[in-house]
Amino acid sequence: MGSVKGLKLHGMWASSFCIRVELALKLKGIPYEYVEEDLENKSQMLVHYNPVYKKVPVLIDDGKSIAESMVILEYIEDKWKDYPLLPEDLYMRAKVQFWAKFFDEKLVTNSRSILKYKGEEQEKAIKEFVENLTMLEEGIEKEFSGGKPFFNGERPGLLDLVVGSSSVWHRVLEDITGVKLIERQKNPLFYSWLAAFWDLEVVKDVLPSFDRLVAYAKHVREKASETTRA
Ligand SMILES: N[C@@H](CCC(=O)N[C@@H](CS)C(=O)NCC(=O)O)C(=O)O
Repeated sequence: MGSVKGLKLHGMWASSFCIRVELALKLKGIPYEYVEEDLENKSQMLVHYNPVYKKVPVLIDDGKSIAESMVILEYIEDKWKDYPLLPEDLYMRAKVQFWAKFFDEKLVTNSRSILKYKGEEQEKAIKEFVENLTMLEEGIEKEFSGGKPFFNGERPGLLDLVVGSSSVWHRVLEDITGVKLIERQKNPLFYSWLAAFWDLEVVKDVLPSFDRLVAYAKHVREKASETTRA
């Protein structure tokens, strides 16, 4: 399958922000060219296309760049109508956006702290992660009537992509800390959503392997402790 003329995604294999965009493009059946970035040695193209943040993902559509994963997802959703990722109902759309923002602001921040810190700071981040996860699960159960098998119903939508793209990272953090972050007994709904998500062929295709991610996470931790020591 060739790519849509000029459609390119600059990404990095371990980044959940990039994975959510890749999943959206694949679910909608939009062909694109993927450019892997080395974040320790960013390409001039990345700096050129995202001069403000210099981060991945960046989508280039016919020479025009779009940065920030949630902005990219909105662009993709508006431009390619097949396989809608958002509900039609405007209020439900707002709810999806609300919980996706909550996930990025709270759970992603907690995850990054769990990854980088040790000791008390890490314990605090774990506690906050678990509390925020429960809040997310309860909120979604109430507002989406415990959507099944996915967060917002029969098919995976934007919230599934946002949350699911981080799911291997959660398992890696459990491995690093030895603490269970997502438990079948404590978070049954969340657990079943993730199981349905992992079962999708497109997800198996795009999610990085656990072992590769563990090795990468160890590297990130090592670098973070060098920075703290310096
Ligand atoms: N808010 C951004 C976050 C993107 C982000 O944090 N990307 C990381 C990789 S996971 C990155 O490019 N980091 C490079 C850097 O910080 O220099 C989004 O949603 O796209």
